[in-house]
Amino acid sequence: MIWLMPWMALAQFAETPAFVLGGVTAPVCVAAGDLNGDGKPDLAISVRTPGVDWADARKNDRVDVFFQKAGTYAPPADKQLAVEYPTGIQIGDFDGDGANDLAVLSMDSPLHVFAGSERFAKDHAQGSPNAARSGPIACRLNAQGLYDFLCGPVWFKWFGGDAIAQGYFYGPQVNDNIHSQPVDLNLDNVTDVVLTPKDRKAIRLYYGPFMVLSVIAEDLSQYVELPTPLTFGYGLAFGDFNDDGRPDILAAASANTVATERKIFIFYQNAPLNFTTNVPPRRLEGVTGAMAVSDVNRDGLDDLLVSDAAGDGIYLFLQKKGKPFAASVKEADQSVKTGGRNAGFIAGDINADGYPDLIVTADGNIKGFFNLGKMTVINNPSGVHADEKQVAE
Ligand SMILES: [Ca+2]
Ligand SMILES: [Ca+2]
Ligand SMILES: [Ca+2]
Ligand SMILES: [Ca+2]
Repeated sequence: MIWLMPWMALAQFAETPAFVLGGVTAPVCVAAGDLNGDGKPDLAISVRTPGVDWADARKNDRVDVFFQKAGTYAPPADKQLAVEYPTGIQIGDFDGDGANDLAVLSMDSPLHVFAGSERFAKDHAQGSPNAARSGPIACRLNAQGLYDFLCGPVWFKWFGGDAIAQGYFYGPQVNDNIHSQPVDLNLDNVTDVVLTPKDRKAIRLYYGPFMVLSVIAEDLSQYVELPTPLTFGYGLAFGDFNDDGRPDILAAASANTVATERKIFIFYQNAPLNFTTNVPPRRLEGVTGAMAVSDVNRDGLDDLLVSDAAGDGIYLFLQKKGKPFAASVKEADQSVKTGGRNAGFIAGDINADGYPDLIVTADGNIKGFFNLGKMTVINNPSGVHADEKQVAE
């Protein structure tokens, strides 16, 4: 056992960034993955021209690619791909040739795929801008084509080259879906899709398989709608937060100024695998924002990261074996200061030690905070966790 004095704190992530890509013009989001075949994760950052909204002023919009060199990233960008009004970005081997590819969502012409085999030189673009407002999230929704991309209620299927088909997830009564995320909820090795409607007071579970590109809720073998007590607006996260092997659903309330309405709802899955529509969800009080689920300390239990929509900090909530999951922001294990409120972030291992690191988009910068591997005592100038207490080492 060790004593923690008031000026000390336990940290899972370093408080000082390992790298800062400074002065990136309006970075929107970031993806990490090997893009030059050296096995080291590179960064792809979608960049928008600040202060303008119209297409004729968007010629500087782009995706910047930074290859990892000497364990870090530094300007200038190694590649720049022109994409007007980019919103989301994903890296993955979408054509199965062993080289990673890039998928970018744009407000103007939704899906752009750049193949690694073509050295990202060709822009394979498709779609009408209608309704594709989030994503792209790369997944497999059935065996046809090379890869699938969820962009809000829009489903793109890439067949290679310029061949991209477009489908849609229709709402049950009104066509009001705006956001989607893939997850296998019922553990049958078939991807399911969770959609959220425009008013964001419900979570819609569309259970696969999806045989055709036009998905109609009424035609599915199983469809469930879960009401949420408050409107939510920072997307959803999935993970097993009560260690029973069944994936649960987290939804973050959209309110960020009213302190009492800042909360995250946790819908635990029942046995056998299903959700009960009339049981109020459990609450994690005092925080809301963009979420990510990752086992950051590699103990086999899912942990939660929440970017504070109202302040500067990415909160870490570690799941502890045999204990209920955190019910209040006061139980957070760490708050990593990022330098800006409502920071965007991804969790990914960029220094190849097996532990997921934080790559953060905030305040015109991209910052990388390395995972320390295990909880480590640090000096704590911010005063979080300032209570004197004894902890297990
Ligand atoms: Ca499934
Ligand atoms: Ca569970
Ligand atoms: Ca864990
Ligand atoms: Ca790492």
